[in-house]
Amino acid sequence: MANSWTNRVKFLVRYMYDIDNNGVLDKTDFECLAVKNTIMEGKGSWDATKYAKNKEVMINLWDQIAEIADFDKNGEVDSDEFMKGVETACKGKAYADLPNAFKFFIEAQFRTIDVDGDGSIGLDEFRYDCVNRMPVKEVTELDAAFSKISLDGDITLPRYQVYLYKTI
Ligand SMILES: [Ca+2]
Ligand SMILES: [Ca+2]
Ligand SMILES: [Ca+2]
Repeated sequence: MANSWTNRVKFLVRYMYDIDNNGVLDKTDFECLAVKNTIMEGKGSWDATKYAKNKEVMINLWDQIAEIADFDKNGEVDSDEFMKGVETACKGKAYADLPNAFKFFIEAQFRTIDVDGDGSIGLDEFRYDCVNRMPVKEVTELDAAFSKISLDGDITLPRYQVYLYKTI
């Protein structure tokens, strides 16, 4: 289990948070995520109100992550620090007891994947999100992953919360 826990956290850091791919998390990653999520939610359009909200959420998330995980206080969180920090803050807790910023982040991620805004992630939306995050060799890998996570062909927000939280 120790191994898969390590790999999951590394995956999360690399594909979800470290948007500029420099191997560490810092404030810039979260500023970029706020812009990215705003544009993705708006399917290319720009909404200054949504951006203000997204930015607040992301900066808040960064502040919390830095507080939890930037052990040497150098303004960056590497994957070892992140792992240690997330383990301390989240492991063994129910989803409802997670730090608020984590929950907001998960909900914001969900909205960027649910492109048509119908409140659930379908197979098409799932595939689209995955190929944007990572190299995929065979579409069957994605379809198999989707069938494991989804229920009746959909991933609803509560299901996504639980799934992503387990991934964390
Ligand atoms: Ca980075
Ligand atoms: Ca650090
Ligand atoms: Ca949808």
